Amino acid sequence: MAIRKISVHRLTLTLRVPFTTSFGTTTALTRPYVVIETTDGLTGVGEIPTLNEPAYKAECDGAAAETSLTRFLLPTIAKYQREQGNIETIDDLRSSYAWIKGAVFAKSGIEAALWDIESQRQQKPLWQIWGGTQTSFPVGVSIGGKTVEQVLKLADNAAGLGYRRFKVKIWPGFDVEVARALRERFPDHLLQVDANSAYDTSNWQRLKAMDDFDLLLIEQPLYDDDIVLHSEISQEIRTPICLDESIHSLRDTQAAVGLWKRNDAVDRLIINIKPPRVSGFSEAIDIANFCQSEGVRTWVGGMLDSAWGKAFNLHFNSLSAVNLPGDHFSPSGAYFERDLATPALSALGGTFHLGTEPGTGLTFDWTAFHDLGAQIFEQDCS
Ligand code: OSB
Ligand code: MG
Repeated sequence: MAIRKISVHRLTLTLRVPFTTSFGTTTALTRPYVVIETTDGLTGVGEIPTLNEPAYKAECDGAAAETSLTRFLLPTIAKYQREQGNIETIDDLRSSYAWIKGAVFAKSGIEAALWDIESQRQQKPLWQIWGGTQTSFPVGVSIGGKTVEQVLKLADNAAGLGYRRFKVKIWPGFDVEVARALRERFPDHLLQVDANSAYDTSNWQRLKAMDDFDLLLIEQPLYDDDIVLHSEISQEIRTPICLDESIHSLRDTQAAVGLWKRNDAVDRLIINIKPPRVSGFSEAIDIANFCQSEGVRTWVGGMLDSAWGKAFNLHFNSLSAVNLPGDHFSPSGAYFERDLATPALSALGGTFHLGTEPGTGLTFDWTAFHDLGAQIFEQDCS
């Protein structure tokens, strides 16, 4: 077995409800998708859940599609197969492009496509291949609204759908008020806030007021590339700090855990594991297991992924090392006007159940795939 061909496609998915974060409002997402075909006739698809602009992380759609994938990653895979041998396993794949720095989102999409193939070959669900054990777990929603009224409306809707864990987007000037309003309306829900690096050393002190609302965590208040300053402010605030943007690898996670341990505060560190932000599921599994061994809590974050991407993340959530509810569902019911897989994912009563069908358990919608975008590059790997 070997990789025969890899193609890159670019699709545009339209959100049913705009999503607002500290860096702006998103209404549609143009993204790269990777399709791998193997010599034994299998096809796998991986989503690359970048945003259109480098506002969350530097690696946006164009960086992944035009630079990382087409100029470096795919030619490297083809060259590896010509010179070093066939890529048959995820480890082979990772070795082939290990020399390429960064490009974590782009790499994760290639890895996801090969995991898709691996699960078809083994005829097992992804969660079994990844050693997961939890087949039912609570899931949450991420609320990105522009006004307190919008946020409360989305929260009411999500509560009606049965979700009991809400994350809300905040930024300087839209923080204490929205957290207070949510806590008053939902005294018993699990509540957490996400700043997407909107604060700096001059204004993070505003967040001390968050200690009054019994929040589970404050996600990425400071700079997207910082771990050290986050560990310092974590000594001055009772609510745990959760890292999202600053974690790209197991090594980043080890650095963070080392700093919080030095301050005797590991119970105030939480890691948001987004598999695509750490180059894929293999690295994500290592991070989850390391965190569990250190007593650091983790959960699975999302990137407004399509149902295909969400399904991979839901399977990953089966690991016993993942112990808090993740961002898997939209507070308004469904994220996109048209999605990429069927049947629609649902979590009645806020609990998701994984099945025993092979792969993601979903059927990839090739008609939607072709209607929503087009191929932009093809690499022959034979
Ligand atoms: O920081 O978690 C984030 C969406 C885009 C970029 C960054 C983030 C988010 C979310 C979406 O919060 C959550 C989801 O996909 O359900
Ligand atoms: Mg986040």
